Amino acid sequence: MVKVKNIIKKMCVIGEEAVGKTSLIRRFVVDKFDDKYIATIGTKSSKKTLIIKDDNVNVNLTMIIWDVLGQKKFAELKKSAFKGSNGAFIVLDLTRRETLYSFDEWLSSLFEVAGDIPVVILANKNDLKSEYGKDEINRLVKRYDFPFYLTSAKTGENVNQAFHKLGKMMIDTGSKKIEPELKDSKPSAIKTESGKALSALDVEDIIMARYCDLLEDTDFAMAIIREQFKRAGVNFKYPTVEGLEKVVDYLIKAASDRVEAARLAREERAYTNLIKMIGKDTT
Ligand SMILES: Nc1nc2c(ncn2[C@@H]2O[C@H](COP(=O)(O)OP(=O)(O)OP(=O)(O)O)[C@@H](O)[C@H]2O)c(=O)[nH]1
Ligand SMILES: [Mg+2]
Repeated sequence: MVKVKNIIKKMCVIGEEAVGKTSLIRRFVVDKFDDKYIATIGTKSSKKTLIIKDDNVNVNLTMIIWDVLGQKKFAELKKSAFKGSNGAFIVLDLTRRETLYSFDEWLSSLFEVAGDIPVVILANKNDLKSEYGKDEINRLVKRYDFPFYLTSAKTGENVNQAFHKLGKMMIDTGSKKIEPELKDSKPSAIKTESGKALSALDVEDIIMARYCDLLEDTDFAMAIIREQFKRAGVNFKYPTVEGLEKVVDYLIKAASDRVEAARLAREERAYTNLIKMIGKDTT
């Protein structure tokens, strides 16, 4: 008799901005595509269950898929998204060669937080004219022995295949996963190398990560964050001091019926202090 096993795994989708991470997830989860580009603010998770046949076991694999913003910086947000991941896609854009160059950086920041987890590389936008080919990707991939797929979120080419492949790899490596030691998994610490000033983007990143921590539900917190940035008219890619002050005010008000008053006041002070540090030397 065929046995049935239910397994839940977390994966994240990472890579430079506009390579097609959100589009690939959308194609896989709801089988749709949109030509419009809306940069992902923060992170967002979705879910899909696959049936994977493994010898005489049918595995119902529920994949919790984390879409992670591709913007540079935002180290704290990325760290909290990578934490506890069982696998990852690193996405490249076939129409932009420079998306190859940051590959090592993405990989090392992922492994540092999530350990040596299964990775599949997706070279996306294969429906368009490519700037580089399989050879170059092979050279990149060979060093690591990662499988790769040429995909298109637009036509759907290889999208299901790539998710199935990673799903199978996550099941197979299951218990063998090596967890790194997390030195400081809380995003609350203000970590600057002495002498290095905090930028408005650094502060925005820390505030977002702390707010997710505060509400203990990242998706819910991120939804509030997106809404309040919009309401304050602040573009998350180019925050200003005044913009952040306004956002913080809104974020604190939005949390007032969920977080105890004294804790919330402490949080607000911390955010305000962070904003005051923007551009100042920390020596
Ligand atoms: N032709 C084509 N366009 C694509 C493909 N995948 C994504 N796009 C387009 O590329 C742009 C960026 O796609 P997104 O999915 O938003 O990219 P992203 O990686 O999530 O970007 P960030 O959230 O900023 O990190 C959008 O205009 C998409 O419609 C594809 O396979 N083919
Ligand atoms: Mg996106």
